[in-house]
Amino acid sequence: MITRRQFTRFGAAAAVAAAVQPADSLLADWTHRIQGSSALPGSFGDVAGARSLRAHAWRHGLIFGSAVIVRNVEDDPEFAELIAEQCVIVVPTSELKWVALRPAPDKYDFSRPDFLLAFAQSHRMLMRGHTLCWHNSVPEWIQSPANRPHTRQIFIDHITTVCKHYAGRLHSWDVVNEAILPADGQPGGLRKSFWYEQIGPDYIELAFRTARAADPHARLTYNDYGVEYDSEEDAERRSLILEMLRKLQKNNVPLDAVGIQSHLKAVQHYAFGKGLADYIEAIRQMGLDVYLTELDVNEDDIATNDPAERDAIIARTYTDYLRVALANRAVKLVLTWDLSDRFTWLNNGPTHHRKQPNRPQRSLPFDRNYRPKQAFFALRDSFDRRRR
Ligand code: 9MR
Repeated sequence: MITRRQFTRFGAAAAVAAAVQPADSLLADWTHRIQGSSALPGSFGDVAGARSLRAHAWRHGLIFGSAVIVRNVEDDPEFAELIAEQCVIVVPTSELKWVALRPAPDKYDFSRPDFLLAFAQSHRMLMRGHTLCWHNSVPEWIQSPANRPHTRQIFIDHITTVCKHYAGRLHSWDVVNEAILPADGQPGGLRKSFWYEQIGPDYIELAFRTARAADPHARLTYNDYGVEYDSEEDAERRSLILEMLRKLQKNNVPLDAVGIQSHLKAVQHYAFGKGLADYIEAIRQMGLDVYLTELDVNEDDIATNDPAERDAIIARTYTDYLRVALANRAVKLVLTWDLSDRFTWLNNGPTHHRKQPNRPQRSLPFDRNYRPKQAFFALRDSFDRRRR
């Protein structure tokens, strides 16, 4: 195992502090460099020579980044340094969700995401937004009987205010998150979420149109899970999502990309294969980009407790998945859902309860002390294998 200090000494130089730059030009810069030129730029400091995931990704036409809990970037300089060294893009894990942004009907609290955007810009990184609409983040005040009749207007006002606040400064938005749940028995497999029930199935289209009107620059994304495996369940979800996307396109709803969350399992009966490849290709043929938005590996079900053996299994899971996913040029962006095991949601709930309470998960490229693990090398080598 190499130490974090050895890693930084050999690898990445300190991030280049830069004057705050309008995101439009930052985005154009990256986009141009990634799409247009084979020469690696000098102006991004460490990118050309570094042992950073962002450097390896970039050489192969990919933007790499991570989700972060903003407080960790604020409080922990070593972690902030790791993020600046490894990422081209960051996304706040929860700080842009309704519950965090809207403590009261008349209040928007942008302080934490604003901090992250300033951090990103000072390191010439991009930021994306997550998420304008999710069934799992609905403030209690909006569900009160008094507010219910106004849900549609509150929804429009929220999306407009939040998108305008960041207009021109974000790479992309997860506009609608996890709208499909066949078990709910609704037409089109739509989830019976608060938004669905109060506004109707058109809430999806309304969200995208409102977001585009408020920020014409951000790439608008539909983001969902449960599409990665060659299982019947995932096959059904894939076809329902594609059906929904086709309907949106037919109605000229503004849509630029589809997020595949990529929460993987280290022990899983099903493989990554034709189902995933065909899904990505179908999205490409619709003229949309594909983003791997929340990549990580849940290792709850690995039998052995030996860290090295577990790390090898986790690394193999990343490799097997990325071999299929990165084969298609439509995939433009890869984000892990946090970068260090210290902060993974798979250890800390509330959306996951660890099956092995005494065995913290080793799910991410960097361990609790920010040292790269086998998963780091699996990602790096998967990026390197991608043809330019
Ligand atoms: O990782 C996130 C965790 O810190 C939050 O407590 C939780 C609830 O806001 O959401 C987690 O992120 C979820 C993401 O927003 C959507 N896809 C599933 C992620 C893991 O639950």
